[in-house]
Amino acid sequence: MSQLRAPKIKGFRIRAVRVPMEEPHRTASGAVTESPLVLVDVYTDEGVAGHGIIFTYNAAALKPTAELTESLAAMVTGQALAPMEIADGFARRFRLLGMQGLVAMAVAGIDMALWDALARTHQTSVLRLLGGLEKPVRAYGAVGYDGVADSARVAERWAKRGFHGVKVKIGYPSAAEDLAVVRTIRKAVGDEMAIMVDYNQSLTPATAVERLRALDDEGLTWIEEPVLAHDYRGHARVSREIRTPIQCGENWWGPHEMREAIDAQASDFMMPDVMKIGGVTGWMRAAALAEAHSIPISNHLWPELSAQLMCASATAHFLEYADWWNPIVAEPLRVEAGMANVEDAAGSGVEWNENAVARLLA
Ligand code: SMN
Ligand code: MG
Repeated sequence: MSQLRAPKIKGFRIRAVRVPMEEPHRTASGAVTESPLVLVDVYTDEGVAGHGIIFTYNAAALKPTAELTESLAAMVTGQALAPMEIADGFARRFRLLGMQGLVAMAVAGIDMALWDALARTHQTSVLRLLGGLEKPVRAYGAVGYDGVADSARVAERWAKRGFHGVKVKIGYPSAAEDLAVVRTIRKAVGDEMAIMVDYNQSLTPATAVERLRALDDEGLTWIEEPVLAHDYRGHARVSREIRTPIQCGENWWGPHEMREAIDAQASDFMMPDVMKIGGVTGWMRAAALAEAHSIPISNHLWPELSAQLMCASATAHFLEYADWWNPIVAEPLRVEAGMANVEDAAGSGVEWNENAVARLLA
C-alpha cells in the first residue's frame, strides 16, 4: 500500500454572484459594467476547501456557466485530488464537443479550485507547491476608454499609488485621438512609467498597420490585440510592420491555441488568461511554451492566483492588476511600491468574503 497522502474530492459548492464595478471598464469593443462570477468551492475528504473563480464577462452567461460547472463537478466527485489528471480526463471526455467556451471555463474553474485545495492540503501556496518561490513582480493598472482628460487622470492615480505601468484602452475613431490620449498620459505619468495600449480587437490588419505606425515612436511597452484575437496571420502581419511589441493571449483557449499563435509569429509577448488557458494546469503548460520560445509572459486578470503563477513562470514580465473582484475576496492581493506581494498567501491566495458573497448572490 502506498504511504503517500491521497485526499479525495468529497464534493463541490457552486455559486453565482454579480459583483458591481465602481466605474464601468470601457473598451473599444464595449464596456464591462459588472463582474458576473461563478465561485467554485471544492471540499476534500480530509476537510480541506479550495476555491476558483470563473468570470463570464456577460451576465447572460452566468447561470448557464454555473449549471455547467455543477455538471462537470459531479463527474469528478469521488476522484483523487489530482488536478492535472482531472484536467486531462476532461479534455478526453470533451474532445467531441470541444474545449473552448463555457466548457473550458467550467473546467478551468474546477482546476483552480483543485490546485488551491491541493496546496492547502500540504499547508503551502500554489506557487510553492509548483516548486517556485515568492519574488517581486511589477504590476500595472488599467485605464479605460475614457477620453483624453479622464484617461490621464486615472493613469496619474496609478502612478501616485506607485505602480510601474498603466494599460490604456484606445481605438478611438481617429489615429489622432489615440495619439492624443497616449501623449497626455505620458505627460501625466513621466518617462519612467511603462505605458501599454489595448485595442481590444477593434481594427482590421490593414488599418492596424497604419494606426500603429503612428504610435511607433511613443515608447510604448506593448500594443495589445490590435485585430481579432484569433486572426494570428493578421497579427503577424501587423507585428512585422511595426517596431513596438505586440501583446496577445487573453482570448486563447488552451496551450494548443497558444502554440498556433506562436507558430504564426502572431505576438511578441503573451498574456494568457488563467481561465481561458485552462486553469493552473493550462497556465503551467503555457509558461513552458513561453520559456521554450523565450517569450515574455504576463497575465490577464485573476490577480491573486496570477501573481503566484507569474512567480512560477521563467519569462514573467508584467502583472496585470485589477481590483474588480476585491469586494468578494477576503484578502485581496497587496501591491507595494508597484510590486505584487504574495509572501503570505495560503493556497491560491483566495478566500471569500462570505458577507459580500451572500449579498451579491445571483
Ligand atoms: C479586458 C479585461 C476584461 C474585460 C475587458 C477587457 C482587457 C485587458 O482586454 O486586457 O485587461
Ligand atoms: Mg486586453
